[in-house]
Amino acid sequence: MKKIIKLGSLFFIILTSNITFAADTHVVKMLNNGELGSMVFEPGFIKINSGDSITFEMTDAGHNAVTVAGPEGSIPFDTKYKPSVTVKFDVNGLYLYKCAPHAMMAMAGIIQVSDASNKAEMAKEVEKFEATVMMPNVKTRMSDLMNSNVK
Ligand SMILES: [Cu+2]
Repeated sequence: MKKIIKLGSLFFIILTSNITFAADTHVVKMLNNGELGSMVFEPGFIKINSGDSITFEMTDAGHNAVTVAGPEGSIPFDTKYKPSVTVKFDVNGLYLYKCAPHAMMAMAGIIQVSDASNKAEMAKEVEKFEATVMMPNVKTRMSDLMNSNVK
């Protein structure tokens, strides 16, 4: 009888922990003007849990969100200028993505899925990306986001 009770409480713990870890859907807006300046994703940095999704909303027309780099084993995404696209993130680590037509204006963003295990590799990717940014005033937008958000 005791065994059954123990098994029952274990089952209860598993059930409730599943509720705690339910996946969320977050929103990232593509904007002509935002808090960080012109041609931005908002928020530019977002930390989510593994299994969560992000809906990329083309608030202003003419933007996309395309993977620049992600952790090993992750699948690249591309919103293809659709008004709203939801992408699920199952592989932990840092992702760098850009808006293809406005990348030279530093229209890019960073996603952290649970941990930052690929931080060293991502720092190199950010450096490579920033070498292609043509506007001096936003040249360090991505490395600034990394430095202030990724521990
Ligand atoms: Cu854009």
